[in-house]
Amino acid sequence: MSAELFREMTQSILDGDDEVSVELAKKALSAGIDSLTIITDGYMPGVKEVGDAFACGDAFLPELVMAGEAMKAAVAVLEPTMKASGQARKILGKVVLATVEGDIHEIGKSLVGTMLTSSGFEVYDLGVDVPTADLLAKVEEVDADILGLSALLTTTMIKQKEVIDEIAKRGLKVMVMVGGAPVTEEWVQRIEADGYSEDAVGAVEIAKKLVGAK
Ligand code: B12
Repeated sequence: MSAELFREMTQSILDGDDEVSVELAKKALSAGIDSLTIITDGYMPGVKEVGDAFACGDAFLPELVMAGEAMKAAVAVLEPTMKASGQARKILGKVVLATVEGDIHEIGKSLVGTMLTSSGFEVYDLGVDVPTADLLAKVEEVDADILGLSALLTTTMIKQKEVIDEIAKRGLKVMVMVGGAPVTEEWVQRIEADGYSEDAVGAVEIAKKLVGAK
């Protein structure tokens, strides 16, 4: 039953149909399927397919926008249950999170924020297209343990390096973890980030390791 539901979810992203994606998210929740599984097995294949089609010229910006909206709407239905499943406990650490300047991709970054919050971190999500100066001001203001930087474009990944360089210059004691579709292990080593994960579940593991290491 879930395989069929997941296929319909993938299709709703390909169709850019937010009404259908939302209905399916509600249906899956009432069938007792876990939110993260719904996102990973239901919607992500659709987002990947639209992204790949866009990359080779088989889809255009309106399709990308509509797929993004359908994904965002479905995640909005699923997020409250993800947050609710996190139990009240000692704060594991403070995380300032944002998508770097010049980049407006927010879905993955927000998912990482939700997972961190539900795992016991105090998250300050500054949103998208955030200038380096604003990021570092927040880090200092809240005395953050970790700064999470999302970048979805090869042209904006360089901002992750800019932020890390600026942290070193100012001598700030904050760990930096990076992510986003184009980010690779090689890039992470090159910019000397403290941690990286390719998904939101891994982001929580890395964050836990980093606060342990601090
Ligand atoms: C939806 C989408 C959009 C939407 C975004 C809507 C929104 N509100 O966020 C819109 C339409 C606005 C958009 C715009 C553009 N996009 Co776009 N977009 C996508 C798409 C299809 C999906 C992204 C997404 O939401 N994925 C779902 C989430 C859940 O996954 P995720 O973001 O990867 O996040 C996960 C991990 O990466 C990781 N993660 C993410 N952040 C972080 C942070 C940390 C700290 C950690 C540890 C982990 C982590 O965990 C997340 C959860 O598992 C991708 C294709 C793709 N395959 O990624 C293209 C894609 C990213 N876009 C692309 C492009 C080119 C653009 C535009 C330049 C198009 C244009 N010509 O205008 C603009 C750029 C606008 C800008 N300045 O930012 C290219 C980038 C190519 C490149 N290599 O640079 C892609 C790859 C499509 C492609 N194959 O060509 N886009």
